[in-house]
Amino acid sequence: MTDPLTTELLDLALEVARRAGDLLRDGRPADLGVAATKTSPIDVVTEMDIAAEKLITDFLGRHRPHDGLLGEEGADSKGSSGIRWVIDPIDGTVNYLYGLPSWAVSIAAEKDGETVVGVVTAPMRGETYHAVLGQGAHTNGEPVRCRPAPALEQSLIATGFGYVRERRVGQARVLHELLPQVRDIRRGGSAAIDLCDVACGRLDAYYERGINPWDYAAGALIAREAGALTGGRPGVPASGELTIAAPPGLFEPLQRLLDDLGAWHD
Ligand code: LIP
Repeated sequence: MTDPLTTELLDLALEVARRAGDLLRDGRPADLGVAATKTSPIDVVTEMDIAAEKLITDFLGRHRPHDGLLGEEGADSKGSSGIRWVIDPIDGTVNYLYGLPSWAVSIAAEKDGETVVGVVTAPMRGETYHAVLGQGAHTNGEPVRCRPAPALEQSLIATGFGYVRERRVGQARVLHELLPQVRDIRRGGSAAIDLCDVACGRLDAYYERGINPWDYAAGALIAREAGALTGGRPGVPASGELTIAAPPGLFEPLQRLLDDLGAWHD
């Protein structure tokens, strides 16, 4: 049974994700450019990332002024309610900048440090994914489940790459070893969408080194509620060191292989 608090958190996340998604889809300037860079010249921020995060934080601040906030574009407050919102206003910023469709708004709510609500909306797909802890995963309100685990050599695996050269060298090394051992690799450009595609059974697995909490908080809950396991190195939770999502039976051999390949370090 969903309690009133998680119902409120979900309703707020769904509404503000919808509003931000509409702004981003309908308000994208034809001449959209780079407003700033972060860790490297290819780690970009647009005016729309900033505008969407402001829309989201203003909305949540009006409705739940005592909650904490953590956002990719600078929102960072502790709050006093025990609830913290973890926000990626555009996951897949480079795709959004180039006009490619694979980008999403990702919003998670943590209660005392545990993610209890996750919402990812992908406006160009017309899909919104959500989960409440213990209540299953949904796409546009319909329940979804991961694909049954295939053998590793039959698995379709998504990954992504960082923005700093040294990290990309290590990621390419891992990919070089992994690719001959699996069905194929996909690199879509949005961790949140990749995690939701695992939940929907459109991918068998996802892994990446170097993503941030705002990239994976919502999508990882959605994947878990769809039946996937998530984690990093053996015995380590998913983190920036390494994030893996896959159904049981595939998660374990993939985790062992990625650990042996050193996917957790540069
Ligand atoms: C993106 C991640 C993606 C990763 C990209 C980038 P952003 O997040 O979702 O998985 O491969 O390099 O970090 O920066 O678009 O919010």
